[in-house]
Amino acid sequence: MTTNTAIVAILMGSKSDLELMRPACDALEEFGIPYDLRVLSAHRTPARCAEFAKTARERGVRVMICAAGGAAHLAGVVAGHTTLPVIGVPLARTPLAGQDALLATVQMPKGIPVATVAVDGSANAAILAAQILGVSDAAMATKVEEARAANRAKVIAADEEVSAR
Ligand code: RP5
Repeated sequence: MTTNTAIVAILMGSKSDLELMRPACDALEEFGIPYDLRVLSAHRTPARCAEFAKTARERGVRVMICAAGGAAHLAGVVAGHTTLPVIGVPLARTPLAGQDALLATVQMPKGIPVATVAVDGSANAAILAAQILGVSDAAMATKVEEARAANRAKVIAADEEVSAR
């Protein structure tokens, strides 16, 4: 998906990552956040990936979410090409169960940060993007607070159900 109004961009290293990124898409849609969804590889399409990252801000993108599972350099490479906030999603796609992707994504050198979420934690990447947007968008901050309240209510209901046994 590509929209003219996207304020969040989701980048994946491969189409094979798509299922693991669906929770991020679902969460952005729940928040009503328009987003781009792209397959851009740091290794296989490096020039295209760099061009997307370099021009994202002028196209109106405010937060980038980058997911990769094997030799997971995508978030770091994108972060090197933009000063927009970059959220990295390490994916469990190799026999190392995501540990390699986690380290490759999180261990960035000083000066080029990537905010890394849990392995396969794409929903949290979208929620964090909403929180970042909420810094300057009061309506978005309210939506995030409402989502938190709904989450809280579910846990309280679970507690009441379990403790009543
Ligand atoms: C990474 O390698 C991709 O992001 C994906 O997680 C993994 C495997 O990609 P494919 O070989 O399935 O295209 O770069």
